Amino acid sequence: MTTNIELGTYAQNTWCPGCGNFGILNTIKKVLPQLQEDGLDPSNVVLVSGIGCHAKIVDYVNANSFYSIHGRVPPPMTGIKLANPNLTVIGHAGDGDAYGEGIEHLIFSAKRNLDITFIVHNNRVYGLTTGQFTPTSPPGFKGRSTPEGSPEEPLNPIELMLSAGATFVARGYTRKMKHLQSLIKAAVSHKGFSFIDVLQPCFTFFDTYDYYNKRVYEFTQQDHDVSDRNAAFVKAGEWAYKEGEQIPIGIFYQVIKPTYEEKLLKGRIPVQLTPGDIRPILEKNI
Ligand SMILES: Cc1ncc(C[n+]2csc(CCOP(=O)(O)OP(=O)(O)O)c2C)c(N)n1
Ligand code: SF4
Ligand SMILES: [Mg+2]
Repeated sequence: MTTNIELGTYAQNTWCPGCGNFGILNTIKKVLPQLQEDGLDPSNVVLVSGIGCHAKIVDYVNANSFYSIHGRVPPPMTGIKLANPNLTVIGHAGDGDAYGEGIEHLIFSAKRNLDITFIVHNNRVYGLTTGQFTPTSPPGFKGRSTPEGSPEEPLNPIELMLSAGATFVARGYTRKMKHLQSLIKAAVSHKGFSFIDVLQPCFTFFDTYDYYNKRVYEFTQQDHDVSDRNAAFVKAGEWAYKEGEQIPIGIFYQVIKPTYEEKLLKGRIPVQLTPGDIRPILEKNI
């Protein structure tokens, strides 16, 4: 029997006023108790983050957590899930982190279909390092490393994840918090690799609120068959940074397939810990 969790922490929040990360933090704090009501044990939740402004979210949520390395959110998530498949593992990565330095880790964890949830705080800029372009910055983006404007076309993360084999692919927006709640709940409840690209404006280095507010629209399963991968690609292609386009948010794709841990572990649980057990294990391995 578990009691309702107190999710705040004593850490001082250092995000800039107006940062889109607050929308994701507040959504996570709403969703975890809702999932608890549905039977999730909060002591079985582990949050994993990379390095960047987004990563501080693990300081602000009172849950088990692991602060990893820039670009390397999927490897510790993989290790945690394989060591104890009963855990609910939720990753928070930045767009620089997930689609730049760590892109190969993201692709392979989607391909494996581990039962984990991966949330990208996609502000389309390197926030923590003060405003350089990332793989999702728009063409012509002027930042510290591209003063004359980026000459590159951006990646489409939804198309990337559909190609890589993710079994749940969604996009949300931090100003649509109720919608984001439903996406995160559905992603955590999905059995398999769940991916959510969250449009998260960086108020300081790339203020995109106005751009998104004018273009973002929600689609539902009434308008879109989530089991149709080709239809998902078509919907993902609706936004390609051209004039007059709208930006669809919702679940693009969802199918059930056997997970990596089911196929690899076949019901075995490699590590079973109770509080206090960790010290002898560490001492044995020193
Ligand atoms: C291995 C490694 N590479 C690079 C860096 C430098 N670094 C720290 S944060 C960051 C960019 C963060 O951008 P993003 O992942 O988009 O996160 P945001 O700050 O925008 O949330 C970089 C390049 C680092 N700390 N470690
Ligand atoms: S730099 Fe941007 S992403 Fe980082 S805390 Fe400030 S507004 Fe948020
Ligand atoms: Mg970023």
